[in-house]
Amino acid sequence: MRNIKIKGLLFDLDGVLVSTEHNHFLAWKSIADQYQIPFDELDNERLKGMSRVDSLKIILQLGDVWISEHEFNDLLHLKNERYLNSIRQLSQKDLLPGVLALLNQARSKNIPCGLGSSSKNAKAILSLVGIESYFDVLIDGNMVEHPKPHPEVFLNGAKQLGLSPNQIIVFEDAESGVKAAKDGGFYVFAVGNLHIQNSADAFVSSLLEFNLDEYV
Ligand code: B16
Ligand code: MG
Repeated sequence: MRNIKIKGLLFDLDGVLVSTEHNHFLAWKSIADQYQIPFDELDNERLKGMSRVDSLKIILQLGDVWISEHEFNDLLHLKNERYLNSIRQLSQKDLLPGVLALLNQARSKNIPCGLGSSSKNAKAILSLVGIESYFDVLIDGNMVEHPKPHPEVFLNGAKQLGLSPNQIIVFEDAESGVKAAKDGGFYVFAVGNLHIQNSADAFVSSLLEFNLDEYV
């Protein structure tokens, strides 16, 4: 991506800032196993960036399993309990490579940063890893009506930053998130996930490879 100039950055959380995607996978895997639903890391690609509710729907469809609304809600709760239990020890060392450097670089250049995550645990996670103060704007799964792949989460972020989508780079690790950002009119960098490198405008294997100087 050449010759574009931007005024703000929007970050996905799980898989871009923090290495929590595997924890999500293991928690879902434990639910799938309970119902003898075959579920592996490739199946999990479809879940990345999707809301908790949509993720469970996909898993149940994979196994052709039908359950009551009550059981569905119990499973959502159980998955979240297992997930939260697995990230209790999360700390700054779980930030993905290049995150702190880029947030500091953005701060020093007065480029505002926002979070655009599907997770309802986003605030708690940012605080566990100690980077809350870097974000001017936080949009998470509690604040949107339409989750990714709908662009709402990023459009709300842009609105709150006071910028238009074509003034912002979004960093994403999931197909659903790249679609959300592209449909919203943002520039999108795919981070670390080779499965989505062709859907985005550009690919970096980690944020260490992204040089903000080229875009401001
Ligand atoms: P929660 P992101 C997404 O976060 C995750 O990629 C996805 O795996 C998860 O199901 C979703 O958040 C909901 O998370 O259960 O914590 O509300 O990648 O959009 O930051
Ligand atoms: Mg993600």
